[in-house]
Parts: sequence; structure tokens; C-alpha cells
Amino acid sequence: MRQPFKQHPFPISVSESPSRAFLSFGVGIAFALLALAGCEPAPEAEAGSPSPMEGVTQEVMEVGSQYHNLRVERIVDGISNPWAIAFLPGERILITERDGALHLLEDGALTEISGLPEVHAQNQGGLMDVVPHPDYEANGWLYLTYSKGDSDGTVPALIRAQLEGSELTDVEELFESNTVTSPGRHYGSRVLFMGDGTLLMTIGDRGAEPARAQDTQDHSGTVVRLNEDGSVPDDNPFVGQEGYAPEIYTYGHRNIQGIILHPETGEVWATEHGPRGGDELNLLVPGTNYGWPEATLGRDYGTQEQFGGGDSDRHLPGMEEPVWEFLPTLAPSGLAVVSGTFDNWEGDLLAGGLRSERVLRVVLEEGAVVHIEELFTHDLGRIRDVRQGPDGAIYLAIDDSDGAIYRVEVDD
Ligand SMILES: [Ca+2]
Repeated sequence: MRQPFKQHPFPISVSESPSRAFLSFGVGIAFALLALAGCEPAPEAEAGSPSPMEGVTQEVMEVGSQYHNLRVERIVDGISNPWAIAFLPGERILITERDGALHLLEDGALTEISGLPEVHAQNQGGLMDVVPHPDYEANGWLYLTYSKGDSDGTVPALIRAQLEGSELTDVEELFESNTVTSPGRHYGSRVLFMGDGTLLMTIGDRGAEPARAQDTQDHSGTVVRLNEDGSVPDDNPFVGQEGYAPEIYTYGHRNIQGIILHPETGEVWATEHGPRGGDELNLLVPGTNYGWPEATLGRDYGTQEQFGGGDSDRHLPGMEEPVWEFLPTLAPSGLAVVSGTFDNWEGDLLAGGLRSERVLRVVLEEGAVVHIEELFTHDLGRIRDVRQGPDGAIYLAIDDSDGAIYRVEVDD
């Protein structure tokens, strides 16, 4: 059943679509339902199953790629629009559902966590990111983002809390965006720890008035940088400057839903949704204006008009251009950087795509994109999150009302 190893000359623009084969072990559904109900740990499906996390479902797929045969296992199914995956010590995994549920996956069983704040789930908004503090083992802090408010208006908000058993305790509200907007669109809401006692949180333009991304007093359409207790770092780029919210790190963004700190360069990379052809990969430099909606390749969904008035206006003084524009549309959400496993993928970005239903492996050299490989196109569904686990495997969250989590490892 294994697919032949495919070696392409390097570099190529886009590799051919990977082929695949399903290996069915059967008897998945009943075990999965048991596990999802949290009644008891799912039974071992196969003797000698290599990991206790492999027990919720039994579907394994093999996918060919440029350098590796990939073993893709569905480890969770039947969850609703999973948004984020996070790893805790002891092979435990946290999964958010956009509707507002937080699940703990442990020993092949899902447990719902209680104690969350009231989440307003509507359209794109709801419970979004979950990220453990880098020193989680010492301090136990989990950071979560969500849509706060009601049907009249919401803001992207950040809390932190402790996990005690199956309950969140010591919930602290750290930050909320300073402008209430009608709910449903462009929340951003990814969180990234910078390793210097601060974190970044992405905030989308909230949809209705894109020009707010150029309003430097409005958090919409920005990346904010906060201390880990939610206060404003003294060395933020606009601290003390009139006309700027001091939390702002970068602005002129439409909707960033993928952000990483590169372990080799210390650079912050982000993938950003554009409208109709304006999806971007940006290298974030503090204090920079990334142009939305003045400088963009994107077009208005209704009128087809180029935002900002035409191609010549993609390059405007004082606005940074993207490092890469994803064409055709990727609809990016979820970004990981590969480290320590997957030979020939070291330092590469894995950018998940919603509407495109694929993951792009993006090879960087000296700040430029030199190669892109398409992975999993239409094999798994809409990719909402991409993370590398402490076991070195890549984990994917599939955005669907009948959503799933997949685990990807090398199977050469
Ligand atoms: Ca831009």
C-alpha cells in the first residue's frame, strides 16, 4: 500500500499533488463515541499500538511527498470546528472548539474542561487559541483567546487560567480589543510567546470597516504585544507616541491566523487572510505598517475592484510588502515551523489553508521564499491549525462541524 518515494529536482514552484492510500482498521466509530462521551478510555484498537494517544479512531492514511512518505493518523474525530491544538506534559493535548468547548485528550479519551468564560460563538468567532506558557510546567498558565460580548457586539479577548483536573481555575482577564464590533468576522486571535516575557496576539480588522487597520488607536487590524500578565511592555514600538495605542506591535493587517517565532533566526512570521487573492506571508518587524487595506493584491469580493486603487498602489511608502503572496488562494490559518524531525524540512514553515484544503511547506532562505510544496490537498479538509508536538509529529485540526485532529509523522 505504500506509495513510491517521489524525488523532485530542487527547487520547483509547487510539487505535484501527493497521492494517498487509506488503511482501514475498522471498528472506529463505537470506540470514538465512547471516547468522545468521556465515559471511559477507548479500548486499544490494535495490539501493540505505539502510543496511548492512538486510540480514539483507527484511520491511517499514507501520503507521498517530496522527501518523505507520511503516515497520517486521525486521532480524534466527531468534534465541532476545532480551532487550536496545544500540548501539555504527559502526552496530553488540549483542543478548542469554536463553539466554546475546551477538550483535554489524554490516554485516548476526550474530557471537556469546565470553567471557561462566557464565549460568544457566532460565524468566525468563538473560543479560539489555547497556548501554554513556555514555562507551563513551573507556572501552570494557559492562555486562551475568545470572542467576548453578545449579539450586539464582540471583542477579541485574552485570558489566562490554571488547569486543575478538568476545570479552569484562577481565570484572569488580561486584554480585550478596545473597539466593540458587530460579531462574526476577522478575529485574528492567535497567541505567540516571544521568549522575552512578552507575547503577541493577532487581532483581525473585524470585517466591516477595513480602514480601521490603518487607525493606530484602534486595536483592530493589528498585532499587539503584551507582558505575560497583560500589561504593556515599556519597549513596545509606539509607547509614549501620540495617536497610537501602546499595545500595538504592527498594524495594517486584515486577519492573521498563523504566527510563529522562528527558532533559527528569531524572526516572527505570520500568514494573513486577504480577500480574493491577497493572502500574505509577512515577516513582522515591530512598528511596521503592513498596508491593509491600502496596499494589497486583494480584490473586493463584490465589485472585483483592487483594494487601494490598482496594482501600482501595492507599493506605497511607509507600508511593508509581504514576503510572499499565496496564489491561488490559500485562506491561511495555522502556521508551524518544523524543528528536530522530518529530514529536509528543518526550519520550513507549514502553512495551513482553509478553503484551499491544503498545507504548504514553505522553504525560506535568507528571508525569502525559495520553494513551496503542497501537501494533503483535499485529502483531509479545511486546515484550521498546524502545530508540531513535543513528539516531533505534526498535528492538524480540521475545520468542519464533524471535525478531526490528525497526527502526521515520517514513515520512510
Ligand atoms: Ca499587507
